[in-house]
Amino acid sequence: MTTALDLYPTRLAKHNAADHPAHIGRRDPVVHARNQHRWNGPLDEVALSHYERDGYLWFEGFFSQESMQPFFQELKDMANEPELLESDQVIADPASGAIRSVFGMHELSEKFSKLTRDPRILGMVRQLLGSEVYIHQSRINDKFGFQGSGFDWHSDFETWHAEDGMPRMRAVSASLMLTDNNEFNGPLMLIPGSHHHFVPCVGETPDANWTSSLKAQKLGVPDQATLAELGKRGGIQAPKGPAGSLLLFECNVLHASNGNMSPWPRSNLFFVYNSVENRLGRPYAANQERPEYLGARHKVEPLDVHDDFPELAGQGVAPLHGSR
Ligand code: 6CS
Ligand code: FE
Repeated sequence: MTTALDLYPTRLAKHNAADHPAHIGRRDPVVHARNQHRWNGPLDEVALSHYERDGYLWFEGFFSQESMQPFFQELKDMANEPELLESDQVIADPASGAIRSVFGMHELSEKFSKLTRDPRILGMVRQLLGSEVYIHQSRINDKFGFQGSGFDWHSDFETWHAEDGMPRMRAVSASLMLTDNNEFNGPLMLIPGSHHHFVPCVGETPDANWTSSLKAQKLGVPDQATLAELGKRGGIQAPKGPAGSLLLFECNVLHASNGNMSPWPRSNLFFVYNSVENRLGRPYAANQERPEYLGARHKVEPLDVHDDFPELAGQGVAPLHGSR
């Protein structure tokens, strides 16, 4: 049996954690296809530089607020399907018991499946990853008014590397806001520039960690001294905007969110795109693979563009600059 080279060791045993640096330099490009004609896309040079520097791009009002309505409705319809609510793909909020996340959105609904193949989103993602792409994971994170709990600071890549065997940093999340995101309803917070560093985390992965980590993450959370260092360096940003706004964020950028203290729901859709050249291997720091709906290792066919959303026609058009 051969073990793949591990460029990003994490989930360290407590007794030798002290021997490891607080963070190590990123060993992968951020934009994987700079100046490669084949992967030209809608993002201009300014946008690519921002993404390179900050690890994310924010498009306020990418799609119109009204055009998100049918997608939000689809979500509400799904929440009324008793069979779905029973499934492991639905994660309950640790505090209220309401739906926190539903994984595998693109397989549960044709509408969301088509959205993963939207030419505008796919064009940007292929440009950033410099290859064909497939969906590694898709989910909705719901925070109902007054109820939704937050998420502690983490890098998604840390988990995908440790628990799913994702070898390199060559994935990007597209998060589409299906409701408004404001300062009160628990918007996503990010540390700009943190994607340039990998923070090894302490604590070995227990069996079936995902059965608890998706409710409240305990492992894969950087220590506070390191978070403070990176936070002081890059600051914290929380992009806010109307439903239809879009956030593209690099798989290793540190992010978190607070609970929803407002009367308004916060529903954000996440599609995680991975390069077809970065398929999953054996987990680097866990004894078992996670289920397919958390990390795809079989359904890895490159996505083809789907160009048939009359309700989204003429929106989100190039050239795209993005902003903080
Ligand atoms: O375990 C995971 O794959 C995930 N958990 C978090 C907190 N964020 C990203 C991803 O969905
Ligand atoms: Fe995350």
